[in-house]
Amino acid sequence: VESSIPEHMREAWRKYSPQGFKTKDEFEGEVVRHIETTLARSLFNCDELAAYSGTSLAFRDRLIIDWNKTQQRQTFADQKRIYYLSLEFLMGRALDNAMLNVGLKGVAKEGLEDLGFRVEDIISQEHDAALGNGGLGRLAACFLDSLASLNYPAWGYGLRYRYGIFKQEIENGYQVEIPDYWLDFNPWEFPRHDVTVDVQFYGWVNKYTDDEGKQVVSWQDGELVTATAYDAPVPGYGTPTVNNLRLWSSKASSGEFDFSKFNSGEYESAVADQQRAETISAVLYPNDNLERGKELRLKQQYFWCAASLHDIVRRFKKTGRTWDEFPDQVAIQLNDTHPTLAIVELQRILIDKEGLEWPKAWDIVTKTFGYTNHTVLPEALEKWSVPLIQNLLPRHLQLIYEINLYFLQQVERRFPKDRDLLSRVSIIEESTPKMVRMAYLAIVGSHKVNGVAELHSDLIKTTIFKDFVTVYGPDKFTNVTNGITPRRWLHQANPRLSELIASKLGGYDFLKDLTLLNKLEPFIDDKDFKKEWAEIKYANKVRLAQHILKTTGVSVNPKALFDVQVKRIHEYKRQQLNIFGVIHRYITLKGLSAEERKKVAPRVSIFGGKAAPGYWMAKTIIHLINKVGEVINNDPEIGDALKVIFLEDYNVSKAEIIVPASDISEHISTAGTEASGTSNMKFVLNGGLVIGTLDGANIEITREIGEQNIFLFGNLSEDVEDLRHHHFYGNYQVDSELQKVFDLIKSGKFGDESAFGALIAAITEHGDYYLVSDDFDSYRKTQDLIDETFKNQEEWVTKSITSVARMGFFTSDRCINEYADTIWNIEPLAVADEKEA
Ligand code: 8GP
Repeated sequence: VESSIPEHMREAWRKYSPQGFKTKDEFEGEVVRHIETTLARSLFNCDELAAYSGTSLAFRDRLIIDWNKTQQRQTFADQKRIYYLSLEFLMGRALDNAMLNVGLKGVAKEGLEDLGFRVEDIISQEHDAALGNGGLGRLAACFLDSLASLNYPAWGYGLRYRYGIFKQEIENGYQVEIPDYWLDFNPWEFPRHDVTVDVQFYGWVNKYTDDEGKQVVSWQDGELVTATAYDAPVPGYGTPTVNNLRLWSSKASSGEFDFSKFNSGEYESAVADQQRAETISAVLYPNDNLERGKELRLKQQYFWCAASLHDIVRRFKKTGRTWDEFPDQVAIQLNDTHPTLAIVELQRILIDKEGLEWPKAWDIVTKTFGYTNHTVLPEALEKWSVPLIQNLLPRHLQLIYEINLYFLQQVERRFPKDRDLLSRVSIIEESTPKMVRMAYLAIVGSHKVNGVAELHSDLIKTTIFKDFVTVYGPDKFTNVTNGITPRRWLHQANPRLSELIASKLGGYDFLKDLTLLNKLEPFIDDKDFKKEWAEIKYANKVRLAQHILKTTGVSVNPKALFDVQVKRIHEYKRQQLNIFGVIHRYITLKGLSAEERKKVAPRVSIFGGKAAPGYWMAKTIIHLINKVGEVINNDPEIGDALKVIFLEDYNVSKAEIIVPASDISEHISTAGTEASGTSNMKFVLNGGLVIGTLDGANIEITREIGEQNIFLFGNLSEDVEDLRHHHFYGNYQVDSELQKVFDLIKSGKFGDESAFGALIAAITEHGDYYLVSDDFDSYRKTQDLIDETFKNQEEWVTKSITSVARMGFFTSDRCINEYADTIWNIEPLAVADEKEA
């Protein structure tokens, strides 16, 4: 407050405060000014990258004006805010999104033409902000878009990694990882060198009674690392709301940089301290659905939680309210267990710093937090060893033990003498070493726990968190089925389809209320409409075919059926099932005469996705796909009948090209393993059909679009356990058609067969945990049915349109409204001057 300009001197500010460009001329003026002054370039030295930079800075200026107003409005309104804590935000590119959300893409397009550039070329200069692995990180990005579009007062908090997810290259069929240094020039962020927090690590806990006889607990010594805030504006669609994504960057605390060392010639060791601190926010851990328990990861988690909590508490304290009111002002959502230490940190602040009593503090904490679970895979459930936490965060470990004690005493009172139950729900696992079960801590410290699709939310209640349903009753657990933002995943990725829909619906309102898509149903028999629909899909396929040719050198026929599986490579997602199916198709084609082969529906099997660098089996799958592609794509007998493509470096901006171009996409995880999936929603929204298992959100997609519009196959989740048991104890035989595939691989057809031995042995010898063999037959038959259906284009397009018309439920707007109503208890902030999109 003391830094604000006195009321009587605000005239000049008001007069000169920038308004942002509105017209093409104003836009051009801004771009040229930025290129010539901010970037120190000229019209004799302006390439596409410089034009991109100038354009982005012009849009950033505009956004920051609205950002400032939004922040002021939110502060004055004094309403409850939601803070979304996520270690991953997979934002992708910002410029196109900013243009569309503020409704000025047309202005920018014309302005750039005047300046000698094409808007598409300028947009494609941008480096993806790839601060995430896969579904969990992209969900966070879709949520930010919806929160802003719906005018919720919301902040995202994360880490500003210097290196995002690695760039993938394929060399000789193998994945190679290249560091993704993305910060060379990032026009979208604002460093806030005045917003810093010192975060403490290591040290020891001093408990004593002070002069007034009060118990004092103080965490002493150790080392300090400074967190500096970097803010990125998050524009809503068709509204002046611009929310904030705050990412923390680490550096040695100035108090910590040892000048005596520096002066006494120990320059290197002083610099080493500096580098150690900077390492905390240096790199995103590249694992999806896997936790490895590394100390640096725990440091990242605490660093980010402590800085964010400090920031949130500081903002709250400015309101002058009492602590009781904290949960009426603040909701914090934990995106998986990664931010669970925030629970402990808030309890520490309230007890050690603010002097609240335990029960009161704990009541505030539990009312504040909500926890979202994103997986039931055991290898992804976080546990941290007690000695590790003891060393790094000694005070937090004490508090975790106290939280556990407080909780177990409650359980004991309600379920006296059930010692088994006590040990099953204990936050501390009595192993060697002892481990802290982070999911349990997150449940105990939150008022709501949610899964991300109906099946998944049921599964967490009946499997991994079963005992907590006994303890708390079922109401603490709820479901919020995931969603996607139709702005990026329809309007931005597929502008022609968006335009066609708008022409039938009389405008773009559907982008704000996706259920309006059902107004497309009356046009399902409209011949011209269907023709245009099919033409758009075809044009998108031509575009992808060009991308394939450019990046792989393989020419594919855009008339063929494009069959796409793009997502992280994981055994549970079963890319191996897909490639085995492709090999089987190849065997079948080779057995046909040239005449017969001509009658087969031609197909392009497209794969993409990264394997975690240490996940050997996933890397083997990538290798097999590439080797199979080499053989099939070069087999002159096969020609267009089958092509196999592995697209390098799958990321958000590539998804924007791939998703609109699919005829069929594959969502074929072993039933009960994929919590939700979100790309399934993106593909259907773009008029692609799906082959899938009864898993995750596939089930709800089926319910919405109708069983006749999706190709389902495979065993059900309730049968998985029995089947696994049977693999070990029954007389288990691998599917005979799958055996033919294995025989061909073993013959050396796709190169050194020993390279793929483990992949086959996992199925034939090690119990086929993911049920590839059990589902192979129905997978193949369903693929045959797809071939037949695709031959009837009329019917295919009908399915495509019908599906899109029924996808309204899967917008992330619906999802955010559900969180707001049932978990956060927050309201949107009224905005007076809603802009036209
Ligand atoms: C993913 C799920 O695998 C995916 O089904 C879901 O759509 C997505 O989250 C968004 O909810 N889960 C993870 O990425 C995940 O659990 N990652 C780390 C916690 C290990």
